[in-house]
Amino acid sequence: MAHVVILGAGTGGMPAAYEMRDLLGPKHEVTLISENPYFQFVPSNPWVGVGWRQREQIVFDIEPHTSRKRINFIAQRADRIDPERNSIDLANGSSVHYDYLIITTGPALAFDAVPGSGPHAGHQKSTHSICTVDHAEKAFAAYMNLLDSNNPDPIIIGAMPGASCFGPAYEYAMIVLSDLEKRGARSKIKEFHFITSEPYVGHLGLGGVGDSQEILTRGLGEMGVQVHTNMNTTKVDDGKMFCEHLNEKGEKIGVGTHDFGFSMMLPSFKGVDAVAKVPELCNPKGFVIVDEHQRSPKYPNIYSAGVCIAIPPVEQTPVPTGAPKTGYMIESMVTALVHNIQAEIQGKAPTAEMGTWNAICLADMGTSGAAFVALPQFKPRRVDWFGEGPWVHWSKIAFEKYFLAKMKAGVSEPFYEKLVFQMLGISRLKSDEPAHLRK
Ligand code: FAD
Ligand code: DCQ
Repeated sequence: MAHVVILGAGTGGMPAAYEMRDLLGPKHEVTLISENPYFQFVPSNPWVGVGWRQREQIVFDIEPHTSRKRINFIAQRADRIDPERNSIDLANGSSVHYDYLIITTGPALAFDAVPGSGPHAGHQKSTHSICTVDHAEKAFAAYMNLLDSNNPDPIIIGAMPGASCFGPAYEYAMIVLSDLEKRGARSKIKEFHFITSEPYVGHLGLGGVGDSQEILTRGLGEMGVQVHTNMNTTKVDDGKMFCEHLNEKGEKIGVGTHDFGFSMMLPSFKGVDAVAKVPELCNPKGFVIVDEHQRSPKYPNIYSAGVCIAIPPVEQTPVPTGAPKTGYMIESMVTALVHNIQAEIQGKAPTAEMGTWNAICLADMGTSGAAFVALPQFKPRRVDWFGEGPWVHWSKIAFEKYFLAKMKAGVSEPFYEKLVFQMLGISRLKSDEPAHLRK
């Protein structure tokens, strides 16, 4: 009997537990461990940050759903992984032994990289985050507080140096603008700034996708947003942001302070402590090093998927940026690794599958939205497309309901989903791609 433990029940970990359970016979055991007892649909957190969603609509308790699928669930934080003894120490003092470990712990938010930043920095006006549902609720309260004032200070939305997940920064800027218009409060906000570490608007950590630069520049411009690119934010104080402006060579060409009444800055990510501390498992930022089969070269019974893995940046930028890891890409990693673990348990080589890492994303912009498809993530791309329209807004709402329903039902990729994506020429596994596309 083999015991497969999945650490982290997020966008990657929940489907990983369900797929692993489906692939393994009843004599094997599957355990999911996560810090919180609930699942949150992370892509909806920007909506929580403007009050368009309540917590209960995007969060549910995990245990009833996993227990129906005969998956053990433990709601505890992991504090230490001992890869020599194959065990994990949990915050409540207990420990769990594994034969195979799947790490899907997502990001730790590196607020410490920019002193004074983040929702727990301690000053009255600090930069907020919409990365977790808790943070998004706090951001919403601060945003409401700003609107209560008669003469509100500027709004700043954007992304910190080293950030990789730029989509939600644009999404949040656009939905705040859309929310201000709905409330008849747009004219109250005299200054609205977008401050980003990207070298140009729409870079997205991907070197741009299709017409992303033109479309997003136009979108922000039409809404009266003042845009600042190549910005290296160095410090945040009470209602003040300190930034260095770099040129394309990475030389400092200006230093400035921006006042704000409300700010949301996407932080850079790093690996969570318990994972980052494991000797030789991770790169210096604490992201798990994996091979093309999602397996650790150092510890062959450890696999990993999602935001917590190490991937190189698509290109060097004057202010450092990273490459984003999006939902479909994460699920392609998960589907590949569960097949590899199944193969190994069956006594075969754990090199059965590779994920396609296709980057597909729906970003909401309030009433309209933007979608991109980058196949594959790294250039040169076979498909490099960025589009916009109200259909994206509605598709994202539909996708939210669909994904939450799948996670409650205990299914990762229903056959019709696979079919629809296949018709679009998109698949999770390399082995499902037409032969000429496989490397
Ligand atoms: P997560 O979903 O963050 O899951 C990690 C889990 O591990 C969490 O439950 C966490 O509590 C748990 N954990 C961490 N450390 C421990 C520990 N020590 N012990 C136990 N448990 C632990 N991608 C898209 O494709 N489309 C989008 O629209 C989109 N929107 C996004 C919006 C936001 C605000 C953000 C931040 C990201 C978005 N992404 C989007 C990117 C990506 O899809 C998400 O970040 C996704 O949730 C990442 O999945 P994950 O499984 O790697 O990590
Ligand atoms: O898992 C996903 C996810 O959540 C993390 C998203 O966030 C909302 C996504 O946008 C996935 C898989 C996606 C992508 C969903 C794309 C569905 C529509 C496909 C149409 C392709 C455009 C032509």
